[in-house]
Amino acid sequence: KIPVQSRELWNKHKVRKFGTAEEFEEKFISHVEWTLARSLYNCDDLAAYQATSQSVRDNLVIDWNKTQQRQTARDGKKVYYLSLEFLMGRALDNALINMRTDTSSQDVGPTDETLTKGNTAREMIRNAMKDLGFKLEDVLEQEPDAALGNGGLGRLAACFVDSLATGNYPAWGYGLRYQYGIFAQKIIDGYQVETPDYWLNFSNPWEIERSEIQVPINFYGYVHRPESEKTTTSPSDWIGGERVLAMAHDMPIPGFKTPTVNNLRLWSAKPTTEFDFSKFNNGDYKNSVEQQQRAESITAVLYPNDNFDQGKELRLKQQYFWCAASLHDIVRRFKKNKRPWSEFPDAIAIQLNDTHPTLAIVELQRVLVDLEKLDWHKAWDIVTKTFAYTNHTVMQEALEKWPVGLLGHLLPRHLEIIYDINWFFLQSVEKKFPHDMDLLSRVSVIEEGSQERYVRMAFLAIIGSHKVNGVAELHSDLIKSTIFQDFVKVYGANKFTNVTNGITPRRWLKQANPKLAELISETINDPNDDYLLDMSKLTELAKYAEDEAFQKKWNDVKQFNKSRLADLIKRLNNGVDIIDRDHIRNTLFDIQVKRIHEYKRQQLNIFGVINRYLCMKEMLQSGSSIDEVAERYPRKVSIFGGKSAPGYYMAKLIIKLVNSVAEVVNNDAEICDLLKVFFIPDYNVSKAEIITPASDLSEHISTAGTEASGTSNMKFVMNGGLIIGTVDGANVEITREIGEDNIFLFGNLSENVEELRYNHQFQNTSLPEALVKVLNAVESGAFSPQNASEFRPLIDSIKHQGDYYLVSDDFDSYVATQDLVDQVYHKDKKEWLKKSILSVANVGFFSSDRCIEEYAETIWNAEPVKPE
Ligand code: RUG
Repeated sequence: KIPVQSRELWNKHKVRKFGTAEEFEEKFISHVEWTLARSLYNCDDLAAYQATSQSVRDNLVIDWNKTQQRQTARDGKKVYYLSLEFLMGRALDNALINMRTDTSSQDVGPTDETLTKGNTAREMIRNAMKDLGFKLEDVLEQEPDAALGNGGLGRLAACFVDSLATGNYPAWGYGLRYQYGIFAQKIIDGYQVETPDYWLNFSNPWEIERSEIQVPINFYGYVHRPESEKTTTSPSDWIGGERVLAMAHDMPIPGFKTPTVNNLRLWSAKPTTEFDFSKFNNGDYKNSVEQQQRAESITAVLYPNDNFDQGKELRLKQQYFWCAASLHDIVRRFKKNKRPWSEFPDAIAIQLNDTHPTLAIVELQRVLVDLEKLDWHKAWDIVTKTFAYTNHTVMQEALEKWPVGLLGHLLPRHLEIIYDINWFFLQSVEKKFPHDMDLLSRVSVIEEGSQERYVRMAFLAIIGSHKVNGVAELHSDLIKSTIFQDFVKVYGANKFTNVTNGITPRRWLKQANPKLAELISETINDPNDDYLLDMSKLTELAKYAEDEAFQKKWNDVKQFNKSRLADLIKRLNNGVDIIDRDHIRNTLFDIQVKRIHEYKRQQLNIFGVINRYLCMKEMLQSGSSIDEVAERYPRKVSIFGGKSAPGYYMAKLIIKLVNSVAEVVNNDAEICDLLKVFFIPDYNVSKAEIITPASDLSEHISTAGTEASGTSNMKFVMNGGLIIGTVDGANVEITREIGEDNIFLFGNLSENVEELRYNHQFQNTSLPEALVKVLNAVESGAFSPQNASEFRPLIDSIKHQGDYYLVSDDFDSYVATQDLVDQVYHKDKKEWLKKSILSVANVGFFSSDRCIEEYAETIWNAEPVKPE
């Protein structure tokens, strides 16, 4: 109970948001002077970024506090999204866009009343900053990306927290606060070189350190069980051997046009103080420091693998550290309400983003059985009703498994619990399918190998969850017919479902492509950008698909965005402009940006580029004029970007090949700038915001059945780019939504992959003629004169090692489809623009708001908590 007098005082001095430009300016200056201890005379762009962020954050914190109070008071079901990766990118511009402008009630920040008509909060701040002597764009550039993820999986989590807040769901994200995010990529002599990404170099205005929230986390040690207790399913004491502290850092996550501000809680590891003291008192100063570093190493660095399980002990430590800290936090909050344990699943839904947080299942069972003394089966019922698991891959090398010895050493009690979970599960299988020993060994959580035994994390996640979902229809069907086939038999098909991925249109349309957003809102007569919340409004655009005046405006926006990208490329190319600006309107920008991976087949793309180059040269050699060549192979820039895992030899070789081809092609005067190739170094979220709006064509060309969904395909379509793609992942549903006339599909289907692979292994398959020429050119050293055999492994994988990714099977179809692309782009611009407009008109399905609604309805059973 708070005394009336205190309450009155609190009210009298209530903190207030800035709502006008003037109030913002006052805040800004006070942050420069007080928070940063600087002045007008030494306030540079970085300080201006810090002060602007602090000022905007002040507004968010007020809403953040109210949101937490409102959500606690309404006591609805809370959703926790556990993800080891959150690839957030920059926060300031996003916060400015999301800042609400739709209400005139008191203390809401900038409102329609305080803004001039048609102006947004962002515009208000841009003008205020100009008055203060700064340019908003330059200030925004100061912010380092929060790059706490590898690729699609981490960016999906970032889009989801945006949509959760926008949809007013009481939802928190839980992750790790890595000191080093994904490495920065440098390209030196054509090779990828990794350098550390110390993103916390300057203090991070977007995090609120909660030094009062510290959770002790144990590792190693042994299990103590009272003599009288015979079975492992009875409560046990785990005596940990090493203890570290998990400290919370909160990032406010603002929703769009709503006062809901949710929380992303990231944990960092700290040594315990008892630890230091005991060592210190024994005079072992050096060791006490080592112990400190050992603790801090847990959250020092993000593992830089995408779709690959490396199986390192420190990674398992990260996983348990994060799961245990998050669960402790969730349970602590639940216990405040003094509700019975049986109501835990009514109060809480926990979504596991991939198998990385699977230990949370085991940890909750441990908390309930060992600490809260619940009966094993009652506890297990609570656990399975609480968790749901999202699978993101069918590829074997990406499915996590941990050696039993390693897991048992680090987490002895958890291994016992895993054994017991498995024991009860196998008993239930045996009951349903008596004497089927093969089935039992196939579904067992423990994989019995000749040497090592492993814990299969995906199986544990399935057994411990009430729902399992894939991330696109094709992928969700595939998991049921391949890797989880036996579990469909055991549980029935209803446990498995699909939620097709999505992306947030706030960042990927409004923020990344302001010109297109403006054209859209003007055309569909939606000055308040409500379409960003209801993307079905975009279908209005279809009316104008063939309207010439509109097509011109649409094309002008694209050309503007292409120039913006050309500027970036020039800057990254040490000031050398490889793109002929006079012809930019009829230069096709063909882009493939994503992690470099053999299954994503950047090698198919670059072989296609080489083929084009060789054909151009052949025409010239056989006497064609350059105009004739241009007629057949019109202007094109092939743009690549993406990181390879540091230890992934083949992916690194693909990067080198792209750069080597660029070197030759870009310097060949004979082809007169008709073809250019560029590899954008250090592809990240903020670069994607420049690259995505500039594509005419983007490539999503994975071997059928390997890309679970892909999300950059959605981003490109949302920005009016067309797609060349295989029948894989979400490409299938993109085709369904935008129409098959508006996408360039090619290649073999997933149902044929197995047979094609078999043929490569056991039959004599011949390679397509055009591909043979390409491989011969590479082999002859045409792109590596100093070392002709440099790219031999890439060639061997196709010629002599079974062509696992089926490059040769799809090559001709790829080249023919690229020809079709050229024809439409260069010979029928109107048709091209019509396709582009119709694609955007029908892209609404891929908003992450739709995904979140599907998760809430079909998996979490959670409702929004709407502000009054
Ligand atoms: O490779 C998948 C993408 O296809 C998908 O779009 C994304 C989000 O669902 O997740 C990616 N992914 C899968 N990242 N890691 C994995 C396996 O751990």
